[in-house]
Amino acid sequence: MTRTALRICPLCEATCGLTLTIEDDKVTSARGDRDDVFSAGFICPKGATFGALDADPDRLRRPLVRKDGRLVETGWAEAFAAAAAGLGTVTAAHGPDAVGVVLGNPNVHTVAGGLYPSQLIGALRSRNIFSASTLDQMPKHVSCGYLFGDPNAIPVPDLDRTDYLLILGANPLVSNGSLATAADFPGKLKALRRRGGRITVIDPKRTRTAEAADRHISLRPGTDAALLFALVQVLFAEGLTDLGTLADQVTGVEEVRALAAEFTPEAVEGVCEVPAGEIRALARELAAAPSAAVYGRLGSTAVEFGTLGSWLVDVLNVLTGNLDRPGGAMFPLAPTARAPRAAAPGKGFTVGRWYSRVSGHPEVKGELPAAAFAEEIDTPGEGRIRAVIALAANPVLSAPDGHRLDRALAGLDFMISVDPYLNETSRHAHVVLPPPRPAQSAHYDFAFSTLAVRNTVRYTRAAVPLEDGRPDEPEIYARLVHILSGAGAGADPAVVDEQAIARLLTRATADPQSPFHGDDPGAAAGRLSGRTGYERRLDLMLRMGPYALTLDDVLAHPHGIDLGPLAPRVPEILRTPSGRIELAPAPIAADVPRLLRSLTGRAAGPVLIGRRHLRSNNSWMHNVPALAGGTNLCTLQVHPDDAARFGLTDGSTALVKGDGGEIEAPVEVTDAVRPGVVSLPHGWGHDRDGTRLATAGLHPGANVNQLLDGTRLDPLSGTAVLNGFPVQISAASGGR
Ligand SMILES: Nc1nc2c(c(=O)[nH]1)N[C@H]1C(S)=C(S)[C@@H](COP(=O)(O)OP(=O)(O)OC[C@H]3O[C@@H](n4cnc5c(=O)[nH]c(N)nc54)[C@H](O)[C@@H]3O)O[C@H]1N2
Ligand SMILES: Nc1nc2c(c(=O)[nH]1)N[C@H]1C(S)=C(S)[C@@H](COP(=O)(O)OP(=O)(O)OC[C@H]3O[C@@H](n4cnc5c(=O)[nH]c(N)nc54)[C@H](O)[C@@H]3O)O[C@H]1N2
Ligand code: SF4
Ligand SMILES: [Mo]
Repeated sequence: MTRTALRICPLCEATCGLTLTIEDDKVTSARGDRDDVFSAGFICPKGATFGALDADPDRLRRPLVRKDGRLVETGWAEAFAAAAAGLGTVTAAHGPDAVGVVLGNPNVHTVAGGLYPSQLIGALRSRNIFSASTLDQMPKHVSCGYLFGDPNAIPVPDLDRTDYLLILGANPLVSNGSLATAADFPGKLKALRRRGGRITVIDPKRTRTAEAADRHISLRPGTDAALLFALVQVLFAEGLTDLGTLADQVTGVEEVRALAAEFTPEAVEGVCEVPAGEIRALARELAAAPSAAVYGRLGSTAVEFGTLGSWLVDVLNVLTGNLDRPGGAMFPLAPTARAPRAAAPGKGFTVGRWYSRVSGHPEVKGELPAAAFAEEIDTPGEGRIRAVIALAANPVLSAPDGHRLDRALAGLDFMISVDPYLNETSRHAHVVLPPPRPAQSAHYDFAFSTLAVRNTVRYTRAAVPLEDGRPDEPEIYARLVHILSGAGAGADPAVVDEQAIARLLTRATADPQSPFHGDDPGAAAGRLSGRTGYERRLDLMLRMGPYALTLDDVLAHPHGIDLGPLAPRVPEILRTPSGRIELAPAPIAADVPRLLRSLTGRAAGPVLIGRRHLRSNNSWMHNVPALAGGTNLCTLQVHPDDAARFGLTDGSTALVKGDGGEIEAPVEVTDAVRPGVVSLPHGWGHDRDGTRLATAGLHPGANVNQLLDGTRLDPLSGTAVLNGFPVQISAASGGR
């Protein structure tokens, strides 16, 4: 029987609504849902291959448990019992800090990842928590934490209304947008220019996004913070600052003026390799635009001065009066966010409640740097990590020094992976718990609703029912919560949801500003609807949220409900101790001298940057034949001048050396990268034994992160420097 079902795409941050065609239980096609209130029919090649990804024959269908050194398929009860026994042994002997948790990117794309990790970490009480955030956007959390008092208050460019978009280190025509959830980013950029707006892209590579812009400024990687500071300096020097309606809401403007004073365009042009005149012109253009948004992504965060750069992005938005106004950089209001209430001072943001054992890195948002994960496992001594719970994470490929991490994981006493694949990381697990395929999973965007360029609400139930006795991913996570809290593998997973509901309602019923004030928590819980625990939680969060929606409202609108364009939220959103935007936070000011020093002490030699491919996603989509091949290859892109200098030709093999090791990669000569810069994508290196990735193994590629040893970090956020690190390049001796 053929039928259709709606499913929000979980494969990138654009969150497109898909219409799946399903024959029996098989997804035979995926199209963009034209009626979707957010994506209006947009789809990309990854979404279009949803069916192939869903049906990947290498996807694990049953749990695996290690027996006599080998991973064998078992039943679910046995797998959970093995998980409980293994974790119990380690925590009984060494305490909770001996268990490390690593959370990967798909947690922001799943219901399970949206709801259970905080309960899981709360039950475990380990300080050794790691995630992909410190390979990605942590600098933005830190800068927003200091500026606005809430690390999750991240402004997004108001794409549909802005007159001027300044993009740094983002390639949304390929990534489809990040920290700015917008389905059909390419279409929105086209529309921007069609209505007379302008786009400037700052990127060391002439990317597809740069090609679609009015202006491309190619800079030396890692120097964005210096360039942005120069823009700030020009605004002050030329009297171009105008905070508009924010004027009374901001502290620290004069301190920022003083911090910027030395960063004149002339002072930074050498290190940025951008002429001073071009920097000055850009500052004037930004100030003159009727509305403008400055937007930075991975090329501005996973870099040496990631937090400074992320801060300066919003300093510019503030100084030009563009923060929190239509057409500028605005704060989304998610349907499950706390309903707005009267503005009041907050606790503010701090880091360093604890420090990592080996290198003494401060905790940031409850996490330690992913770059320090390996050393926390393999460095002997009290407090060493002896067991790991990997939730949707493949750090062997995504974090610095994969070989070291690979060896470290192999030496663990115990490891659990919740992962659909037996890959470079999960191959080390003693228990692998695979979530069901995406067609069998419900979808709600807890994370991306807080980053969307338009407020909407959408929820899709599983398109294909689960087999009897097969847990969904929320149940897998909930059972892990029970195991860690001591309730045991067999405890009713629904209790985990009811505990979360009770906790929320106890607080809400006592809160005079809550719609549940004065209610009885038990009675209120009894009124919630939903077929499952996570649906009941969603129902409660929607009811408590700013739009006072219910799950039933959302279910009645299968293509979603449009909640309108973004609206101003200052000062209500602020949680700083002053109750204002604190433009010159002391920890950030303290890092400025390091940036100043970088203007003079620059090392010569090539640096490496990353790149993404439209038909790929980090490390885990190379196993779908329809997405593999073509231009989706792990090549080292080299400028023709550099190729000549290093003795490389198109198709030859280069040897690349970095702090953490060396790799070989085929050369692609292209003038899209600037001289002195080479580009290699991440997520490759599928050549390790014991994985089950037949297609990916045919074109394994090289793991770029082998070039890193984990010591290059943005100090304020603990984020690894993945863009703009020094490498040595030569022709590989084999001369292939
Ligand atoms: N050099 C370099 N390194 C980088 C980057 C870079 O640009 N350059 N980018 C960094 C960034 S931005 C990120 S976010 C990280 C990503 O780092 P990771 O999150 O570690 O890497 P992913 O490849 O996204 O791996 C996700 C894992 O989740 C599994 N998975 C997929 N779907 C699901 C699901 O629904 N449930 C569960 N439980 N598991 C699932 C996959 O099989 C895979 O094992 O990589 C970082 N590493
Ligand atoms: N197709 C596809 N989509 C994806 C992903 C994927 O792997 N494939 N991954 C998803 C994830 S996890 C994330 S975090 C997002 C990332 O989303 P984006 O940040 O938009 O994606 P990237 O391609 O990493 O873009 C980073 C850009 O920064 C540039 N760059 C490098 N160094 C510097 C620098 O020092 N300064 C400046 N100004 N630019 C620099 C690079 O040339 C590149 O164009 O994409 C998401 N979407
Ligand atoms: S753009 Fe992202 S969300 Fe949309 S179909 Fe492609 S992968 Fe899925
Ligand atoms: Mo990411």
